[in-house]
Amino acid sequence: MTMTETFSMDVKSIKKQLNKELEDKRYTHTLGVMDTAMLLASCYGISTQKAQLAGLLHDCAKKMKDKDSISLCETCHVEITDVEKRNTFLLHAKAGAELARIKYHVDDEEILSAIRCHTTGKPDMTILDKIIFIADYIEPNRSHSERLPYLRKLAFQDLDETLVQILHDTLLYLKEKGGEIDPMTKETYDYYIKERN
Ligand code: DGI
Ligand code: FE
Ligand code: FE
Repeated sequence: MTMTETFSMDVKSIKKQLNKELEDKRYTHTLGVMDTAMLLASCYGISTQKAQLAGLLHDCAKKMKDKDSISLCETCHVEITDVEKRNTFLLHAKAGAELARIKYHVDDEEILSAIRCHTTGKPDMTILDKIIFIADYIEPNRSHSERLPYLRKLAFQDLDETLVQILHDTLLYLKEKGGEIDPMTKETYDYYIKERN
């Protein structure tokens, strides 16, 4: 094992398991996030191996039943916020980090952190946190925003600016469709707007 290598179940076995567990579209998205995260990692000089595992596993809890993600978080003493109780799909991030640790034997805190905050972001993210958050939004199978071509290019030039742009679009989208905004999403946006100035 080299210094940068982290311990986990091997990539091939994780892929096999996820392919079985996730819907086809979700699995394709997962591979897109993995590839995009690895490219960004090499662009920004961090471990591509960590980016690969974090990308591959970021949505690993997506098929869990609400009651199962809730009890997994409870068992692991992970706090569930009121917003998460009302919008349980948000929980797949926190539950995903616990599942990655327990089921896929990921012991690397940086990888687990990136999985944990991939939906809302958080203030003061690591480069890997940012890369997974961004890769999730821009991976090639996505087609949800007209701004994707712009964001895909920006991601390889300025991570923080890309983060701000994505959070801005997400907050706007949630306002328009009347989705409840997780204070963490807004806090992350405010934090990185302030950082920029
Ligand atoms: O799991 P994915 O679909 O690949 O991506 P994701 O985990 O980033 O989830 C995307 C959804 O999360 C997207 O529809 C916007 C939503 N989201 C992000 N922040 C918030 C949020 N939804 C609510 N209700 N509140 C938030 O603050
Ligand atoms: Fe997700
Ligand atoms: Fe995703």
